[in-house]
Amino acid sequence: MKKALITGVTGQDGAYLAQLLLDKGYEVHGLVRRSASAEVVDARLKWLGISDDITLHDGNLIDLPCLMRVVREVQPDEIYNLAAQSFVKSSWQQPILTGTVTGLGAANVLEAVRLTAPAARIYQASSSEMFGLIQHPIQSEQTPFYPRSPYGVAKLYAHWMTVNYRESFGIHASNGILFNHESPLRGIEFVTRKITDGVARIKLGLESELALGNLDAKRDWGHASDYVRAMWLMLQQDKPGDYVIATGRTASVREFCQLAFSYVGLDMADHIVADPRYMRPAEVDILLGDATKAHEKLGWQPVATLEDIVAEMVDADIERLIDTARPRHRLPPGFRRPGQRSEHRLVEMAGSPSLRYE
Ligand code: NDP
Ligand code: GDR
Repeated sequence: MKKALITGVTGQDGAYLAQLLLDKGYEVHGLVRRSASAEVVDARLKWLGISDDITLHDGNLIDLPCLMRVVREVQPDEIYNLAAQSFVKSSWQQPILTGTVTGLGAANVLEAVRLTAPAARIYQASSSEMFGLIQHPIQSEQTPFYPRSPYGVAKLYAHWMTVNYRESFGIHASNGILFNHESPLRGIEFVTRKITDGVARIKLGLESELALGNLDAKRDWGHASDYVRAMWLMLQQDKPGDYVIATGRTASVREFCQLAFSYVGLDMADHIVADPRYMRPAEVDILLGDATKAHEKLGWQPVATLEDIVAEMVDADIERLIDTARPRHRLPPGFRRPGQRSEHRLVEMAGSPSLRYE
């Protein structure tokens, strides 16, 4: 039985990847940082119903001896380094923390592997944010990087360290340059989930407005479950390499809003308000990826369309809110509950209305 170690297992991608690997018969281990709210830290894993199937190890990406201990104990065949301070906007407020975790943390993982399990294969979660101020209208593995945030700079360091460990020590280390990918498990601070949660609240009469920043920014949005499949495929190749993973379609935040509001029969113009707090010191205006290499070498193709993603996320947010609000709020007339998910999942993943990131 193959063994995998996932850092960032409690995040969006970590949860979907753990599910994929369990389905493939892997023994799955995850690194979890200590939290004062231990009862909710595995909420995404519980939502997928896999929390009890994963062995969790106490640890932190910035603690090299701890990483060495975990890697030595587990002796994984594959390591997926997904842990990061991943919220771009926060990276201006916490640039040193972001560099330490997102940048140096990846170097710690590479060192831990080199010193304790050099035959293990490593996946590094690189990002389209490294393209930043784009140097070519469609970004591929050949496009030069130009990061626009402390997060993008930190990811670039991690990316090149991964290439360097591959070339210096012969480690099977691959970078997945993933474009934005979303799902019902996306953190509430990211724009897609903020929109689908906002649409759900407005539809249910809990709120009337949704405050957003730059509606003109364009992203190449895919589904997390499609993208974790690409991660796994990279580590099944005889030779390590770097791959762009993207859908090849770009859409603006405004278009995402239009899709989400119209999905529940609302007009976004009646509800969106511009709020400068959500603007960024430097913006990535547009991203559009060319995943030809992944199509040809990995046989990877995305399945979900943007419309599928919007529908799934809005449905899931409405369902969560209905469940948590049931004792206090009546459903609007004629409203039909989407159904499908089990009761206990909903409460655990319901976002708190008071939790708002700028
Ligand atoms: P999330 O923000 O959902 O998850 C991040 C994970 O990292 C969480 O499990 C978090 O733990 C963990 N983490 C943060 N700091 C530390 C630390 N110091 N030590 C150990 N663990 C830590 O991110 P996603 O799942 O969306 O993304 C996964 C990876 O892919 C990230 O590296 C991200 O930067 C990258 N990426 C994401 C893209 C996307 O569109 N989603 C696109 C391209 C790259 P906790 O639960 O305790 O907070
Ligand atoms: P991004 O995702 O920065 O691309 O990074 P995010 O969803 O935060 O922003 C996307 C775009 O939407 C604009 N925007 C807003 N963003 C947020 N969060 N909140 C708002 O209110 C808002 N209004 C407009 C932003 O300005 C931006 O242009 C994500 C993360 O997952 C990274 O970890 C990952 O590496 C990249 O995707 C690829």
